[in-house]
Amino acid sequence: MARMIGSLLLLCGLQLVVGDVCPDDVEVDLCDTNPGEFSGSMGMTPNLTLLLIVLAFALPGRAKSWALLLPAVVLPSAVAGLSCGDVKEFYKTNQCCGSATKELGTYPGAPTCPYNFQKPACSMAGPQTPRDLTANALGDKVPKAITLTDAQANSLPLVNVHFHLGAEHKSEAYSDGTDSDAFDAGRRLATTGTVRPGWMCPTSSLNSTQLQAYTFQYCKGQVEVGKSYEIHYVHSSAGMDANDTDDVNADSLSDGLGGAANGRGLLNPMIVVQGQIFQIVNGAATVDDMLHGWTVVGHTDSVMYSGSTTGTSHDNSVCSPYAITWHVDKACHQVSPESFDNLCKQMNEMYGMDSDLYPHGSRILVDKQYVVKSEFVVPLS
Ligand SMILES: *[C@@H]1O[C@H](CO)[C@@H](O)[C@H](O)[C@H]1NC(C)=O
Ligand SMILES: *[C@@H]1O[C@H](CO)[C@@H](O)[C@H](O)[C@H]1NC(C)=O
Ligand SMILES: CC(=O)N[C@H]1CO[C@H](CO)[C@@H](O)[C@@H]1O
Repeated sequence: MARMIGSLLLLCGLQLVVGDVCPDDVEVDLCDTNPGEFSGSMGMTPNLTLLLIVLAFALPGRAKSWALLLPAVVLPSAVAGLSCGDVKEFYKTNQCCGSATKELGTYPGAPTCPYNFQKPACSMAGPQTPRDLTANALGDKVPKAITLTDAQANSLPLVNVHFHLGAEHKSEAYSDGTDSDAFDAGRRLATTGTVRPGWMCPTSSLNSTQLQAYTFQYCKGQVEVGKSYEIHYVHSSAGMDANDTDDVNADSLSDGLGGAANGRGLLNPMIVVQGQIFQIVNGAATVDDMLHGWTVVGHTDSVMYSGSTTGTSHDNSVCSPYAITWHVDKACHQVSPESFDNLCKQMNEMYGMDSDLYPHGSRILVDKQYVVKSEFVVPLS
């Protein structure tokens, strides 16, 4: 608090200093009401430094870091090409004259960005994921993006592997919605935690030995015996490659989807995600390498279709802006807890991954009007 008051005093002091050089009315010099009266503003630039330093200490948390970044943006060396005249022109063309408090949508000198990074409304977005993959599930959309094949997917480097609590997709094999219903109804059962669970493989045939709890050493958060997880193997043409002139993919995995969406500076990469569903069961099969693709346990009952990215930041009103090819295995695969923990161990020790050692929440199954028609969900080839 003391620092805040000190900062305010400094700001007031600054006002006086600036007042000596510039008119008190911000509009006078920008709007030609009195041309020639104030010819210079030599004092402005150095004291912008002072203002920014003061702001940096007066602002809370996140805003503070922005204020500290500002000098790089505002100081002369970083605004090469932007003159005072440009600022004046900007002020006038944005119809600021007479409306000094008007909020602006852009900064002076900022180039117009051709990309709109706002997530689209589902009513205008491309076909979405997860689609219901059970036998008679319907969809309304005809995809515009081409669905890549298995061979094409394998030519794209693996850039990320992560897993969701429960399956985001739904098939006959994984269709138990007990946990997701409870979560959506706001009833946090002992077994439902902070991330939204998806569809589960059945547990009715499992005995108490098979369901006994296991202490995971590497996987974090809600990774539990008896639960199912949809692992996503993300392949992208934006993936880094040790040697672009040979046909060996480097598979340099990292947390998150940044490498898939914008690796190597690409803005329109081709992305394929392979989804495979594992239920963690004591005494089930040992799978030595679950990390480097879905080839280990086989995926003979798989389909492919055109969709989007998933996750709980999208639903049936806010949709994903990415077009993604999906290859999804419709079977439930049982795997030992040791093998699943080894997946996390490999992610962490081989690639330094951390945030993806936690399960992600599952997006609510997308409404039929935002997914592809059933004739566009075809056997993987
Ligand atoms: C549970 O099922 C497993 C696999 O079928 C079996 O090996 C084990 O003996 C069973 N345990 C009990 C307590 O029934
Ligand atoms: C990259 O791959 C090409 C083709 O296999 C090979 O001739 C070249 O030596 C490799 N370069 C490096 C730096 O490994
Ligand atoms: C003209 C003027 O008073 N400039 C001052 C603005 O603030 C900086 C940082 O404290 C000073 O170094 C300048 O002398």
